[in-house]
Amino acid sequence: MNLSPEKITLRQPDDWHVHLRDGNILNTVVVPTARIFRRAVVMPNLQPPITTIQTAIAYKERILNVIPKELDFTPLMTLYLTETLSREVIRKGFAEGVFVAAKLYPANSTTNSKDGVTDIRNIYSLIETIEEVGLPLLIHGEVTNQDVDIFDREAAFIEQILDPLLHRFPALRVVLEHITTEDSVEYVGNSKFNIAATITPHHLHINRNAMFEGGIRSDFYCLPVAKREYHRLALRRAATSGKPCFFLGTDSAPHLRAFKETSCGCAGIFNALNAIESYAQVFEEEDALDRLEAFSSEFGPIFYGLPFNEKKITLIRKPHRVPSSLHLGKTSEHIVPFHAGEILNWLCER
Ligand code: OTD
Ligand code: ZN
Ligand code: ZN
Repeated sequence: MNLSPEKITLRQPDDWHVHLRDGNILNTVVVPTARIFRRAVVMPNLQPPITTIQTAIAYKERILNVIPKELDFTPLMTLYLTETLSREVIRKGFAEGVFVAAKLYPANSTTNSKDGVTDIRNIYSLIETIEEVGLPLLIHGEVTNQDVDIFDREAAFIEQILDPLLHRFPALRVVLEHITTEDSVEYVGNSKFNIAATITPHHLHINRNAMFEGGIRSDFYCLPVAKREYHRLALRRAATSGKPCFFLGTDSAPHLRAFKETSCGCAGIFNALNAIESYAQVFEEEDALDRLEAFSSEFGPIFYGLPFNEKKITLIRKPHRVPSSLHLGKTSEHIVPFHAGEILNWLCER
């Protein structure tokens, strides 16, 4: 890594958690990711979800088909765990190198998670196989019990589900995705188990006030929902700590504006347009730019057991205004990016 007041050169990063969607929006949302990141762990929450080897391979091809020729980009596919899945799909999908990880969605915890897991005990046999073959288990860590306050669901998950799970399957390799609380920072940071966590740009920038500033602001609604300020500060300390258990995962989750701004708006923030710039801003504000490369480009590959990327990317200090929207082709359909209309200080050469 090379650092000067005007320029940062770092090993090309990977995005360890992203939603690339499908169909008519795939093309628009995947290119910004592929311009910066060498690899990305692609979430399987399509409709219907990716639950077979064949559908994962076909989805990967659809992604690769829309990547411009000059870009080197590898989608890393994931398997959506359901209660009716066979252990065979895990064994075979792992042996054939189709899946880089399995994804656990508690049923109804987030977008397109209704086919997820209603009770963790129903997939113990699958988890046994996941542990046995050494596939990382990626977890959306929230309980779904509506009696639990939405701001407490991540902390409740650790206590009620995650900690008992790790004690039962101590060799599991787990990524607690998109952590949002001090509780998760402490749990993951101090764990004796093989557990890491991804941290998104948006949870480093906003707290829950962002959703209610001057009115209801659906652009800042995502799951897990942003929490209180002290949680955000804990996430900033974790991301910039230099601890290998915390690494980059954008959770960029685009929805058309029309689906966000409605009586029952979708959860998700599209940050792929400026994710690396957004992280760089945080690391600079925390006086930790020297730790950006490890977070963005090294701790992820180390956890996944994959090689570091060879290429470098360069960020230059060039304050610029983020566009207010990204249109789908020439249509009026659009997606509002994270930081819309704001100034970001660093710009990555693309
Ligand atoms: N959170 N939206 C989505 C996924 C994530 O839980 C997540 O990973 C989505 O739209 O797919 C969101 O708010
Ligand atoms: Zn999630
Ligand atoms: Zn996600």
